[in-house]
Amino acid sequence: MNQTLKDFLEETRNKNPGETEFLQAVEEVLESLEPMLEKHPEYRKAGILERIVEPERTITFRVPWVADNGDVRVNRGYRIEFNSAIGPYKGGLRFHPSVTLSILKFLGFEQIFKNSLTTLPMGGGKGGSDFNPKYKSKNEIMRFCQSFMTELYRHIGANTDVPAGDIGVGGQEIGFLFGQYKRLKNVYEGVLTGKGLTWGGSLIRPEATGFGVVYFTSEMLATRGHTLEGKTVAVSGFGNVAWGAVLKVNELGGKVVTLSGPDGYIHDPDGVTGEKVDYMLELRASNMDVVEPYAERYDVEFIPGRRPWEVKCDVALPCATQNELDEEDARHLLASGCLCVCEGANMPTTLEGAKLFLDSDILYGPAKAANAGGVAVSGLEMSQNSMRMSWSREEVDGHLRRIMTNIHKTCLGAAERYGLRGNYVAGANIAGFVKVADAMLAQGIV
Ligand code: NDP
Ligand code: 2IT
Repeated sequence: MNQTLKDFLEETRNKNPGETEFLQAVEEVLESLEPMLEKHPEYRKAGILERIVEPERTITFRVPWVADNGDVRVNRGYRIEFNSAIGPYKGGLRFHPSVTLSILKFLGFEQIFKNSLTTLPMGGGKGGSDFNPKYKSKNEIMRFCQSFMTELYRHIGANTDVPAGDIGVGGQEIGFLFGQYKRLKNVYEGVLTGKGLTWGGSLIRPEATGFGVVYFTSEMLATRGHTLEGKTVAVSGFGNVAWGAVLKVNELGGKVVTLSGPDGYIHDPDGVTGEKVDYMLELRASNMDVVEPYAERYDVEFIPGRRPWEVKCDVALPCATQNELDEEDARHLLASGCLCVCEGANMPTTLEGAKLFLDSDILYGPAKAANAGGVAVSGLEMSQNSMRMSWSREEVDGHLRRIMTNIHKTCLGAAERYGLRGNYVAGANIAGFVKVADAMLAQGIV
């Protein structure tokens, strides 16, 4: 990194002390923008970097609610409205005890570039709470969601900011949030995506992130003359994204041999197929956040406290959470001859792990490109809501497929233009950035 970029990073560090995850995401993006910024001094001159790392608006609020036993509980709610240069703020809500401002800022920052890559008109945002859904009853989750929306509703809207799901927020939570929004505002509008099919949701939205990851993987493999047919695939996580990815890998003839949770991973050499895939939904809905019951039920090996990257595989799909694949894991994958790592989760690979992948010739698909299918179908849900129409499965899946193929092409093209052939990280960051930066230039210093 050149000195002026290093100075800028240092300044950003000083301005955002302790925000480890956010600073990690900024550093990764800056690293790859360098060759483009050298050719385009107009971006530095207009202060685009300084502006783009500063959220347009950060909202934090108290979320009080009453537990089933009568206890009063208080969580912290957040919404980061990061960038609206190319469209209304758009991005998920995460309910997880590990949620901090830093985590939501990293996610919101990534979302700016991801949304730009989809080609749809969506700005970047993210929100959530340190609420822990684990072991909570359905009524507790409902009361929490209602209290969360009782503050959030005044900041969002179908043309302002459109939240969706992320870790800990699925169809059930979106339902509770939507019900409360409608009641408070007395408008029926597409203010959230990931809605149920009978009340404004889109077909394929639940599957979209995982399907998109696998479409992107197929595109990457095709550049080397491979397909997923007959490939062994290691997947981490067992949630929404992992589920969609497993479905599509199976459809394309691959075999998924691992799933993971915070408790460890399961190794199923026969493949996660048939009713085992449906069982993933049960595991996720149980709110227990463990994967071990899969091993008991299907009599396969459970490896406690470890990650699946030690299992020999052709393709690795990290679909759980940030920084779940470190330098040592990356070494394992490279040594065992893995062909392709494609990120379903946001920032699952540490900076050190990513560096190893970039220095090798493994196919490495970064999250903001590879998992953009989820938010892309959210964008399509917004279009359907605006038109007051709903499209068929085939239609939505066709759009999703085209969008993922197009993102793949865009990444390769942008990397190639700056002499970084095959570097999807640089390609995604550059292409995602340029569109937003050009819109910011056009809109003046705001
Ligand atoms: P779900 O809530 O459906 O799934 C729960 C997942 O959370 C499990 O796979 C679990 O994996 C993970 N988890 C468990 N413990 C932790 C922890 N301590 N910290 C964080 N995560 C934990 O989540 P999703 O499948 O929706 O999200 C998985 C990843 O995909 C996230 O990185 C998310 O940002 C990303 N993503 C989601 C999209 C969506 O549309 N839902 C779109 C694009 C990206 P494990 O137990 O192995 O940690
Ligand atoms: O990280 C993500 O892209 C998501 N959680 C989905 C966001 C969305 O608005 O659908």
